[in-house]
Amino acid sequence: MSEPMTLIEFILHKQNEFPEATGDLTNLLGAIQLASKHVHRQINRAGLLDILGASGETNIQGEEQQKLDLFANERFKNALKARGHVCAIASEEEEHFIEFEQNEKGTSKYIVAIDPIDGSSNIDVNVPVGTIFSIYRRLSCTSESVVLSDFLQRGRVQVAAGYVIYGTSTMLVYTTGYGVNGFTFDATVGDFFLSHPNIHYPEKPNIFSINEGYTAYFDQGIRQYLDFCKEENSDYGRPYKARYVGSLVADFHRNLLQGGIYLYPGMRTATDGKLRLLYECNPLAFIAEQAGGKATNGHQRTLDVDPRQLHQRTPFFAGPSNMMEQLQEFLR
Ligand code: P6P
Repeated sequence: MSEPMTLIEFILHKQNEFPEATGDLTNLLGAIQLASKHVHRQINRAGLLDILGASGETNIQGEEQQKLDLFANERFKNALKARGHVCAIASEEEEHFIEFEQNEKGTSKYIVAIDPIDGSSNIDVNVPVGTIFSIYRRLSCTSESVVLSDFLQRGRVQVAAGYVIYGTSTMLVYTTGYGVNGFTFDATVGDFFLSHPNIHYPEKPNIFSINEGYTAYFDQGIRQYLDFCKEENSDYGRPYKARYVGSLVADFHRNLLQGGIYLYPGMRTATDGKLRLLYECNPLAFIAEQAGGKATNGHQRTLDVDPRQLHQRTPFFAGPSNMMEQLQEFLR
């Protein structure tokens, strides 16, 4: 059996299929791959190194920053800056977007929105965490400074998006709008290899993922949908399995492979929910749609939402089209 393709070989192979693809995007994804290898190593040593636990600082979200958040933020920032094709990044760990010095060629045509480590509160208890990234073309003229509106683009114009899950194995899953492919990291070789080509949600509804601890705060439609998921109806495969790790990338990835819907609704105590539009929901919505599913905020396609702020939150529902259509019946 021939050796599976590495991530870079795959991108170069695909690049030949799409003449409009340029080496810059290949370079950019290579930078993300490099930084994720460093994060993989630190996570796997976390129990041994003094990077467990909080750094004592808080981020823009007012959340206590785990030391790995800071390490990952620096690694992705430096890797993206070094490649010269990214002019600015927005990070969950940074209050404002960060513009990189224009390289001499002024060819920095991409901007990146990233959550360097999502679910960091799970680090100390050995639950999988993830990196989520979203790539756009900048809109402003390259001879000017980057402006906020370069980041406030609808998710439907993303050039590429993906995530890295640091779990029982480390995987990078991404899309450029031509399907979803997953690559597993082989630490003995130090490279990512194509392990999950052309990922699609399974047809059969299987899992629902939501923090039911907040049921008292959910709208009636959500509560009725949860009752529907738990009803016994063998003709339609219900009750569905309840699975919720409390780490977005882990919950989303399991549902993508096994056929499940992820729900983080707006609620009485947090009308826009908790998840961030730019660097959590838009990239995962791109992946969900490319894998044959849907993603909405309950009444609008996530990728059509008009962003207003860098760190804005949004209710988020993502899953196979059939499960999303079932949910929609309860939200009308
Ligand atoms: P809750 C982690 O903090 C996170 O942002 C996501 O990774 C996760 O899905 C969600 O919050 C969990 O939130 O309110 O259920 O604890």
